[in-house]
Amino acid sequence: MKLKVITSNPGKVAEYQKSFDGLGIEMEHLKHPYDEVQSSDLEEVVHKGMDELISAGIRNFIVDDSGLFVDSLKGFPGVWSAYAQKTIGNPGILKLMDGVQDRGAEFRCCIGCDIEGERIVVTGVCRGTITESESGHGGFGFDPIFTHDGERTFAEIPLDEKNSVSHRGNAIKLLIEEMKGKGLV
Ligand code: ITT
Repeated sequence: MKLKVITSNPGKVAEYQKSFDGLGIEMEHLKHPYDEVQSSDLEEVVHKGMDELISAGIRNFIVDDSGLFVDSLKGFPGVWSAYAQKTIGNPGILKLMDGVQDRGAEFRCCIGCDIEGERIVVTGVCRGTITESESGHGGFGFDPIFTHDGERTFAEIPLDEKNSVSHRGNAIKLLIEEMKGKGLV
């Protein structure tokens, strides 16, 4: 079976490919823009995106809406993560946190999967902290400023390890459980 990963972000596709290796599901990257409604709720963005793609005749796909929620910034950049990454970037987030003691943050990832006419929507979370400076060259987005273990950023650990602890990895585990429950894998 093949699932299309509908995203502009090749880094996400690599993470899905790695996680679904061995389950007999092949991931295919499809860049098909869909409207990411402005909402404070990742799941709402995913449901609306799925409705739009299904109306356009696309089936058997994954969409993924994620964000970084920083405690001391009252959840910013959160649902504005893509915009924040494009504008102020990681240096801008670090600047906002200059001198801030509470560096707690979490990544959240909501996955919507359309598979054989079924809709599965799951959310995974990963708690950690924002580092004092950027570190590492792997991963993408906020990975160089987020650490789950207080030692290495997500940009410094192998993809397998990121998947085993990350928001997306946790969401993928829930997705696979639901797929198994429905007899789809
Ligand atoms: P699509 O919407 O096209 O899938 P995107 O990269 O814009 O791609 P999101 O809106 O889900 O994806 O992500 C919001 C921002 O959060 C974006 O800048 C991502 O790079 C970043 N982000 C998402 N997941 C991340 C992860 O696992 N590690 C680091 N940054 C991440």
